[in-house]
Amino acid sequence: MADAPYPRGDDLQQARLAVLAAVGQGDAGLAFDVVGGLMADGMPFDSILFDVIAPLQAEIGRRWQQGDYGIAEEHAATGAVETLVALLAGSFTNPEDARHVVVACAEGDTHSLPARMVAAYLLYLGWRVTYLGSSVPASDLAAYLSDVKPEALVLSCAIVTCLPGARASIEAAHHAGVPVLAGGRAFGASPDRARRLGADAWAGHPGAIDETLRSWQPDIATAERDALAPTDEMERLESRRLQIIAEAVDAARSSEGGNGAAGLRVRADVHILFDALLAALLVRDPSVMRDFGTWHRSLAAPTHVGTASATIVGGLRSAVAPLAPTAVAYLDETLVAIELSA
Ligand code: B12
Repeated sequence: MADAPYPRGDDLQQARLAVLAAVGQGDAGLAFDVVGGLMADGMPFDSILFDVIAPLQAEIGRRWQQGDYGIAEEHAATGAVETLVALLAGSFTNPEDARHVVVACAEGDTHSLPARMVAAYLLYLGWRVTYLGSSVPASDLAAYLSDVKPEALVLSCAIVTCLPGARASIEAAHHAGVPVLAGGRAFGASPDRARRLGADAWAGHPGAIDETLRSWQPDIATAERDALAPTDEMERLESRRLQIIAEAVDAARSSEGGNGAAGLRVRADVHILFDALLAALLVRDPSVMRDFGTWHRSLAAPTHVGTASATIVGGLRSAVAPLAPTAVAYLDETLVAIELSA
């Protein structure tokens, strides 16, 4: 079919490239047409979501991380992908009495696209879905869930710095009597982090959500009892947040000699690192900080996410050293990960 206007549904690579070309121009309508062609050609909806859209969004992220896309181009492409997923999801209408879930991002997490994809997939499977989008404040979430009483909150968290926010969201849902199924890249590849934050279940892929919700027997009281409380060390760090960040920025700047734009990046990096540290301490998981080091070092060029420098970690380490021995041990893991991936 050399003259076909759309790639064939059995050629995944072509399909991804065609949709990427459309969203790369910020054109969600064109992308919708291309996907319509793929579906008419027999490609199932879950394959469109997870084999076409998810990898092409990762490619958008890679282009931005490597500096091929500026922030505006990345936003245009991601915005078009999000519109595309919303348009696709709009074609499913499930009956009023279908089983009902609410899908939301953890408090503080602005990565709405993964949650939107999860919501679209559950609609496709026949669930009634209310999609709340990014960063819902926990108190509003509790009030909303008490009101609408869904069968579950399906919670997405994309970035480790928002794991404490995920804990707040889970507690809010439990307060409203609603059990929580958690997932997303911040929870890692096992149920441990989700369980330690009080989630009733974790799933490693959207494909596992439906079966989990159909077979689980959540016990909110037990899940809440098993959730880990903040440690004394975390409370010491949190109560001195501003002072620690200022000291860490000074230490990193003096070893790097950076001012101006470089100085601004240092401050932003220290903030993210400090939040990741608190998240790691909350879930008692040093691998959060190891992964953070590998990721930080992997940033090829200084993008808005960081200068990828051991001096940032060293600066924070010296600022927390008098207060927090576990935090120091975790930051040492970050330094080793940076060293190993250099
Ligand atoms: C687009 C994007 C943004 C957009 C989000 C726009 C939007 N509307 O969603 C914006 C610009 C807002 C953004 C902001 C930030 N981002 Co960002 N972002 C990305 C990017 C490029 C794509 C994310 C995405 O949509 N991926 C595609 C989805 C489909 O993949 P996914 O997240 O893995 O989701 C799948 C699974 O995890 C799973 N899943 C997801 N949720 C759930 C839930 C359940 C229950 C289940 C079972 C499964 C499940 O299903 C999904 C489909 O397969 C990634 C890079 C990347 N390669 O992913 C960075 C990335 C996630 N961002 C990152 C960072 C650091 C940030 C910022 C801190 C940057 C900054 N300095 O401001 C802020 C965070 C602000 C905040 N507090 O939330 C880092 C995170 C690093 C880390 N170690 O955690 C990444 C990895 C980029 C990088 N390589 O540095 N970001």
